[in-house]
Amino acid sequence: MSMTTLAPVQRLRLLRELERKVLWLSAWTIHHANHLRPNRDGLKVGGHQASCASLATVMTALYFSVLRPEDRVAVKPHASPVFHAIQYLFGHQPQDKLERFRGLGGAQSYPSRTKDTDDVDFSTGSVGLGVAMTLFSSLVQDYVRLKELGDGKRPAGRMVALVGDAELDEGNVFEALLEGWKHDVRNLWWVIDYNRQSLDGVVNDRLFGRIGEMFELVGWRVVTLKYGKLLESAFAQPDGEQLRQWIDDCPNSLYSALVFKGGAGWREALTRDLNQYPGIRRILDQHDDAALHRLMTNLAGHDMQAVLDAFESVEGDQPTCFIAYTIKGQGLPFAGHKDNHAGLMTLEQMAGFKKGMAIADGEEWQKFAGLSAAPAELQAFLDQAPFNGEGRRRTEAPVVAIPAALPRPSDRKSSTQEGFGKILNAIAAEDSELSRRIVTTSPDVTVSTNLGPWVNRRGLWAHTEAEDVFRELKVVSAQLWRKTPRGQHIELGIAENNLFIQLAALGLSHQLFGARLLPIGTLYDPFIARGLDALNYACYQDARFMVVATPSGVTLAPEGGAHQSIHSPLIGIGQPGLLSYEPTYVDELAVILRHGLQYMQQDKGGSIYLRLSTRSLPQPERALSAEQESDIVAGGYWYAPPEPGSEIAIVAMGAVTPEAIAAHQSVARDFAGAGLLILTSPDRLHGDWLAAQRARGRTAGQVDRSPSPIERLLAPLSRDARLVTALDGHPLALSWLGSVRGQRVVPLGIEGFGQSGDIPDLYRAYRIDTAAIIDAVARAIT
Ligand SMILES: Cc1ncc(C[n+]2csc(CCOP(=O)(O)OP(=O)(O)O)c2C)c(N)n1
Ligand SMILES: [Mg+2]
Repeated sequence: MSMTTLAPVQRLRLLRELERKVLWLSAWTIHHANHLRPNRDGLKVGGHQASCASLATVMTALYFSVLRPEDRVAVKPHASPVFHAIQYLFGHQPQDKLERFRGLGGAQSYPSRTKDTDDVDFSTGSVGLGVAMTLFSSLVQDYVRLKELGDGKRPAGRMVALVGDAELDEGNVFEALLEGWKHDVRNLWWVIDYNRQSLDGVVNDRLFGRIGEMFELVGWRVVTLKYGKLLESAFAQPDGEQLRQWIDDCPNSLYSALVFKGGAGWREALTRDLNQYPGIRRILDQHDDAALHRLMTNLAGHDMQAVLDAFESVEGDQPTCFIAYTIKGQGLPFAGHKDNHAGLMTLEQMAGFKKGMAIADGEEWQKFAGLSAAPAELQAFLDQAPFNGEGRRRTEAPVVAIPAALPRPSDRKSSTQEGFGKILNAIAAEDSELSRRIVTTSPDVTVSTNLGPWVNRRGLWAHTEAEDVFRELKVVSAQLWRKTPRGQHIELGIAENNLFIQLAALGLSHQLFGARLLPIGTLYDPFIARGLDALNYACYQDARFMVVATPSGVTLAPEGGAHQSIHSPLIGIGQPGLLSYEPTYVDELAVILRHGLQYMQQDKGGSIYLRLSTRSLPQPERALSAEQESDIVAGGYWYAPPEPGSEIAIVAMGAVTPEAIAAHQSVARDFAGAGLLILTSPDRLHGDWLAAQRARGRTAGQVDRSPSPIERLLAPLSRDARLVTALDGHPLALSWLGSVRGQRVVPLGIEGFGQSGDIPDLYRAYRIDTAAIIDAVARAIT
């Protein structure tokens, strides 16, 4: 048997069989986890049988027939068991993992690229983000294709999102939609599981009246899958149009309630409203309750032929939104009930469902039990699914070599933000693999984060060429905004969520499209908070990128409180998958940038967050030794080393370092051996410190006592030395240093909102000026 010779009726028959199996396996996987595994903590295991049921038809059609190897899919989070069931049928997911669904090491509650082993393209979980991820991935696919950065073999795939209808309440979906329109996004399919239910209840009727129009407004094709073949043929009968009108007018909540009530409920309602039509009476007479229920719930999203027709009717690369009418819990006892979101079938309900599926005891996990087609025929069909036609779908791409040193601007006075702009500008001038693989992006703060010179040299990315009108009209401007398919900067509108999802997509390009990119995104540090969930989402998927956040802290002074970031150093420490640095000097920045570009590409690496500043500081005249460079990467170095046994050290990071230097000079008059430690990454130091302690615990007996970098740095100090720490950010970021050797800390930093002012005033008001540091030393020793 081969796909090309399989007659459509035969394919339909097999898909319908598999649809039953997918529904069964998803429900059974959840049931097993909740009822048949020992429960040690009394917590409900959960899972969403109703949410799964509403996508069973659509996902069966897609994975077993419609999708191609180059397509990439974001599955609605709560349909995770459907996805795992499909992969189980494909042979990509062992039974054991389904048995441990939502248990340690088992199939994940929500599809996970990093934790699941069965070919997840995009992680999902926080609703709305997976949807946007497909859009930005499509832009990345085009970016890579237009520049021929990939392995060149792959045709353009469709980026597919299976979208819960309530996900369209998330603003980030619409932010993405607009950005996609601006960038002429293509090859995008969003399949909306329009079950008209969310978590708490029934979705607002008026919403979807507008949804289709919104998509059309931004250039999408909208394909509505409303009625299945049974209903369509009923509508074609005498008075059938009355029935169509009745369903069209039926409020979401009434329709859902009748779905739950079943045949008798439908009969009562239709008799009440349409009894005057002889054609309707005939339809009612011809259908017993079960058949009437089947007819009235024959929505296109559950009609395999209608689903296939819809998917196969679209051609070309215009983004397409399929609105698939479905029923939450279709085929399950609580279908349509507004409270079914987290509902689980009872033991009795499951027994009945199992019987209906013709599955005998002990056959629950068997791939083809209860199906009428021959196992060999089903297996052959699965084996030939086009989706798996090329084997492993996750791609690989070679690492881009990073030169031993990046260009180092030699200004005597500079800010880290300025230094960043200059380093990138110098890289832009090179013709190198590094300069070709960097792609930058920013939400309308490209120029104000000093990316302008890079963009002038490398151009804005767009599908088609467009000259800079200002330049053409000879209007003088420092910025040259020429758009070309060769451009290397993706300019976004102001939406930090979009920035992070764009970075997530760029940062997975090596695994999604076989092309290694080195994505760098810039934004203002305070507005990380604006896109924090998307940043977390990007890191959760192990996307690899660099975030350059600048300016930061109260140091941006006149800009005022609304723009001043306070707790972002704690985000840097607390966010898994993101290694954060806050350099003080430009030479440190150059070392860190180089390290970051390597770290982004390492198997056990991650993403990078640089917190920079606009404060111009006198730069030290020094040539960093290899040891100093490795200290900078490890998280800190002694700017003024302490004398052995010293009782006092000042620890500073970033923009406040000049104040710390001045305080240190003053303190050193009384405490000759006092040291000044400059940190570049409390995140890295803290992580390595914890790891070293864990390693010691593990190797008891032959104890590994090699100190972590912070232990080594603090070792020269007296055991009961005092540390005064200072940064332009929350003091908690450094106050943990006291735990390393049990030394007392007086932490300085920002705890409240900022306000407008100049640096001297603000540093004084927030007690991070020289006097405050000296005062803290005095307090520390008393
Ligand atoms: C950002 C976010 N907020 C809240 C939730 C909790 N939540 C999970 S599912 C859901 C409703 C989903 O409804 P819909 O998308 O229509 O999916 P359905 O289950 O109806 O298929 C909510 C609010 C979440 N997962 N993510
Ligand atoms: Mg829903």
